[in-house]
Amino acid sequence: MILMEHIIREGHPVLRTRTEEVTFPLTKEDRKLAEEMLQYLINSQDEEMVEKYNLRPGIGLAANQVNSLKRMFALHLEDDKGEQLSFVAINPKIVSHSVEQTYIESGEGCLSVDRVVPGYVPRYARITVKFMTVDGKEQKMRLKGLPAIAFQHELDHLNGIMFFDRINEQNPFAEIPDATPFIRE
Ligand code: SB7
Ligand code: NI
Repeated sequence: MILMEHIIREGHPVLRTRTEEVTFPLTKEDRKLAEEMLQYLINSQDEEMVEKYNLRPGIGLAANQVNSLKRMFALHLEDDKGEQLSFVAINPKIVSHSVEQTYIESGEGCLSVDRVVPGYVPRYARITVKFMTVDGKEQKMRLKGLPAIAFQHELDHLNGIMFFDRINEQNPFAEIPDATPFIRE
């Protein structure tokens, strides 16, 4: 079971390393990692589990955040229609994206970052993505809103990029061109 003590924090080089493509069929270890990452997110959104294990809630988790260089991440969140999105994306990519950008008005956070980093993180408003599922099937989907933002946050992790790398250094709250803010909660 993945716990907070297993989550790699900023400063560790694994968070700055590009992860490696996963080959199919998955090994038993790959499959276990995928399951455990998704289970962490599910647990982290369950009040009782949060209390019992002191988990920090998360909607996404990338493999290098748990010290693995496998190119996979888990997402567990609701879309803007209240539909539950819950999957592990293996060898994910963005195949196309909107010109329009977005950003979370209150900024982004990260399980690997134990501080608040204020500022807007520019993201594509809409993306079309492709990835492999745990069962070796190719999946294509369109995402917008929080799922699109979270997918980009996780894909960045797999490329060694942290959310604060994308914050304007001179003015963290500088207006983002062609962007409509996403307001959380
Ligand atoms: C805000 C939070 C996340 C994504 C996008 C906006 C996920 C936070 C958890 N993670 O650190 C996952 O990498
Ligand atoms: Ni993160």
